[in-house]
Amino acid sequence: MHTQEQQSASPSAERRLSVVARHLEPSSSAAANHWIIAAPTSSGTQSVFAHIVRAPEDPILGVTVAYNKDTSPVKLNLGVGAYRTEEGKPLVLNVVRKAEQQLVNDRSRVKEYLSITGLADFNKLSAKLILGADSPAIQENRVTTVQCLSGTGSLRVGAEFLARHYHQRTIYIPQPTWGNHPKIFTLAGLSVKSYRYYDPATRGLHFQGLLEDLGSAPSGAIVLLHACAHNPTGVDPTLDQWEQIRRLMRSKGLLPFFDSAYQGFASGSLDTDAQSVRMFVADGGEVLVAQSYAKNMGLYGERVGALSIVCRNADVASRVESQLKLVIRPMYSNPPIHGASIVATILKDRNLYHEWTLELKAMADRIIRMRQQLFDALRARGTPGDWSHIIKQIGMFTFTGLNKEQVAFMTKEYHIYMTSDGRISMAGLSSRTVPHLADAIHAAVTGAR
Ligand code: PLA
Repeated sequence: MHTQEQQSASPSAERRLSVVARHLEPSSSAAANHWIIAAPTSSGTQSVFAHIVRAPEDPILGVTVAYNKDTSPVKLNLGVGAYRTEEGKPLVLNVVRKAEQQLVNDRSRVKEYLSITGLADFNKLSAKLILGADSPAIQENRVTTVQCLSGTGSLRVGAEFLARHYHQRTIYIPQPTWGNHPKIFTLAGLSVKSYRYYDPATRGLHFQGLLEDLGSAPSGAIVLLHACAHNPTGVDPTLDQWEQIRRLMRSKGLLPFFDSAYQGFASGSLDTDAQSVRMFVADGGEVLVAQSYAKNMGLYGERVGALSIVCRNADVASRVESQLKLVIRPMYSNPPIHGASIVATILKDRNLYHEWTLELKAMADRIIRMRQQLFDALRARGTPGDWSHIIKQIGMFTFTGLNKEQVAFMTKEYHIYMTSDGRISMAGLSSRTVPHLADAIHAAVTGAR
């Protein structure tokens, strides 16, 4: 492909040059005029895009689009997983404000391009955050970390790297999973299969199904694992179950690709929420992990994340990194500087780091309180059904078990917006809005109109 490009580059460049030269000529020859008029983009009434069909809205972000159009004063957006305060407002962490102030005050900071792999400090600190400060893999220099565009970008870069360089192109994703996973992996060139994860009957983990499906996956296949706070189900394996998954995967040579979008959000502790990943790294085997700072630092729109690939040894890691650069450079050249600088400022300062852990814990605790309040409110209304999964599930979401029709009813009659699979973002709830949601669920379940 390379040679082809090189061969065709020069004649086509010459063609472009000669066209430009014709336009610069003072004489307006008939031939040149004719060429301009006949250009398909500048003549005729029909758009060259006339055949384009309207695409559907995104199943998650489209919920916000619909919510924004609703003029009701009681409307409530529980679609996208974005943290809100008790007052229903987006939250910028205090520690983020402080870090930004430091950055602004530092006149020596410039806006030069970062390297292709991003901010070096940020990468080192991100690896430490997910793998643990005393991780032998880091000390042995066998981890390569590249700054990417939040969790999504990290998954995409990791997937494209695997599609180019890994011998197995099949990735197994949990059923169900975050709706963007299959799209990211397919577009990156991987072939997507699923493994059983959630059992609607028990509203818990389908552990047997998971072991069977991974057990019959072809050797070497890639397996996408949610590090914690599984989206959308809120159901995580226990540590003992993780250990069994690890053993099975290692015995079959399955390659773990962790998606860590909620570190600290599930339990309130950064270390507890990283245990699954650390377990797989501790056995010396290879691991990929995509990290996002969208939720745990509230940096959603800054698009800050990292991809780490833990390799067998330092030599492999450095060659892997050289290839990651070839994935990134033609995709977006290099990542943005601001968000990563905020994260690095917080992670490297003892006081700021400590303050962050407190703010993070406060967010996680508020979500847990919302679970209890919603559960209590449904009990108080005598809503039919067992709603204990609301308090058992973990992380940002409750997978309510409400069906598509019930969700549509709640949106139409109560102006409550959520994804059609019945997932609600607990982080979007507050003590003030819990009664409204409980009324809506009660009406949807009892068929009251
Ligand atoms: N992985 C998982 C499991 C996620 O839930 C999300 C975000 C991401 C990765 C990507 O996040 P990032 O690129 O912003 O870092 N899921 C959200 C938002 C919160 C979304 O759909 O984009 C959700 O509502 O499911």
